[in-house]
Amino acid sequence: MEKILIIGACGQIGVELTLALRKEYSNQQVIATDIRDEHELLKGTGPYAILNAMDASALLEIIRKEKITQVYLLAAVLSATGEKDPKRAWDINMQSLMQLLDIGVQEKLHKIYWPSSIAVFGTSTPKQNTVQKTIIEPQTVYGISKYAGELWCQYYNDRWGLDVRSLRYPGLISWKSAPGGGTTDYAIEIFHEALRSGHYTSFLDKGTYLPMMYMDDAIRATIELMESPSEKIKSRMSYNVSAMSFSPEEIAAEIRTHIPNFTIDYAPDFRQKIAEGWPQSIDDSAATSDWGWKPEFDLRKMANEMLTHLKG
Ligand code: AKB
Repeated sequence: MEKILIIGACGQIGVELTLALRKEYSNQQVIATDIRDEHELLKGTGPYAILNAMDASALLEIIRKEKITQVYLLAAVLSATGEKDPKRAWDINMQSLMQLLDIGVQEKLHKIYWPSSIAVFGTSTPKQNTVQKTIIEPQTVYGISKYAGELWCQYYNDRWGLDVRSLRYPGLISWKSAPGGGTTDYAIEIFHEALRSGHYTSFLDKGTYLPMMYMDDAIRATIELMESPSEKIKSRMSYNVSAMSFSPEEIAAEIRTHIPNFTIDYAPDFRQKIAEGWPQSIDDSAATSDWGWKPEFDLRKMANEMLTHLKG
């Protein structure tokens, strides 16, 4: 019987992934952990423990005690927060991964999931329909840590046969749990502000296209990747996955079809430079051909879901 540990279960991906895995398996088979107090939406849905992703001995203890077979490591410092304290971002992102990879080999874990990001790409990468294997020279500490992590995942698979799987998420858009310090967070803030005040000042400029995905698609991609037979996982670096691509004025125009008086203006800050280093759209054909990935949400469908749920 599989027993799953989620590290970073109270974050933007963690909350929804924990709930989805508890549906797929059973509540007792999925142990949620985070350094924070339990998220409201997780309360009463299954086991919860406080765990610092940097604490290797606490991690080993819980893996042994709960007879864990799979770990999802979601704790990370994202792009915008990472630039404020690069050394701290590097330490957290790398140490949490490296100790898990070692424990994975030692404890013979069946599978590990570790998310990467479109942040691995930099200004030297072709911007349109960016393929999985291309020029990769990340410019943020977050991107550097994700690319180094991808290489380490591949190394542990190659050298010790550890079954580590990974996706390069685009910007993720969700209403259940808040995002934490990313450059793509504007695409969530805009919905909250549209409903609250009817106006949004975007920290990314007009014409800044970025690849994005609705959380339901991201959760399904993650679970489909993890449940695919091992022989279908041909990349042990990380898979590109994609769903939609838009600019601030395009998402604003979509919101205006629901809230006609909604207005937007632009005050780009340090995150503009980060966004300009990333691709505008992603080619995910490797994920499609290897394990059958197909997105379900485009801009229209996603905006409709966001506004319906946030209105309550
Ligand atoms: C960020 O903006 O840092 C993240 C990401 C694209 O990985 N949402």
